[in-house]
Amino acid sequence: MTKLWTISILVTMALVFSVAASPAAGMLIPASEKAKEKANAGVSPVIEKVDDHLALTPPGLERVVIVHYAKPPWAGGGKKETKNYEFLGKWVEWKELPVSYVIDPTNSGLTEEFVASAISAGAEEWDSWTGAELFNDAYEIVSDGSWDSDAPDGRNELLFGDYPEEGVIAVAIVWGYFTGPPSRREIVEFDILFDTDFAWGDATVDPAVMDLQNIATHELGHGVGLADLYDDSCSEETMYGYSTEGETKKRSLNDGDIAGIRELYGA
Ligand SMILES: [Ca+2]
Ligand SMILES: [Ca+2]
Ligand SMILES: [Ca+2]
Ligand SMILES: [Zn+2]
Repeated sequence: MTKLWTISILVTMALVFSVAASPAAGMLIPASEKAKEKANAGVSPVIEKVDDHLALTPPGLERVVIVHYAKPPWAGGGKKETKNYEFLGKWVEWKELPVSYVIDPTNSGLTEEFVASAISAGAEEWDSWTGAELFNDAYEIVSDGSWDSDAPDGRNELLFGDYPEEGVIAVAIVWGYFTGPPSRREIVEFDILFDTDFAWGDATVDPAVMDLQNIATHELGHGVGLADLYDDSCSEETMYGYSTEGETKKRSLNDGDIAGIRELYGA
């Protein structure tokens, strides 16, 4: 037991170190093949139950890994009627507000001020549509951010690094209790990695870059409980699952996004 625990801690530390220290972090764990297939198939992400033997987390803690690919040419064309918002899980939301987060601008190639203002604008866009104080206005800038795939570390982190897969724009991991009685269900942490395969910036200034505020707004939607939408009819929603360089329309919420956030946290 002790040995296992020690090994797990080491693995976690190695992950933390590799992400924090190097943009070529080869140790990040990719989402499962199943989750990838589902993302490409245009349906909800897979909920992966964390192995109990890790014994690092409270029993029953689960995670959802959401990988975002650049829009493939064949994307869209869904036939079935879809709602224009979806949740990661029914009744799965933050129980304690506001949600605080930390930003690590390392590896972004951008100024700390730009990164912080783009990300906080994304957070406060969600906040502005619900009566709750959803995201803490104050955030912390750190240089030791980690994308925690083995166990949550108590910080909601947004950081930059190289996800070891081609065509990935960003990856969000959300930890929580997705099943069981509603009173038990909640989100406890999220981490968001912006993939340094892409050049990040302000697409209103340079349409060739991936717009940080645009993608951050989308990813933070996952952080508070919303899921991707892949049907063509949802292409104007912030939670539409595909993006490209130059896109900025996800910066502001659309009707479906607003309905979703209000159902979770109130008008
Ligand atoms: Ca608010
Ligand atoms: Ca706020
Ligand atoms: Ca974390
Ligand atoms: Zn997404």
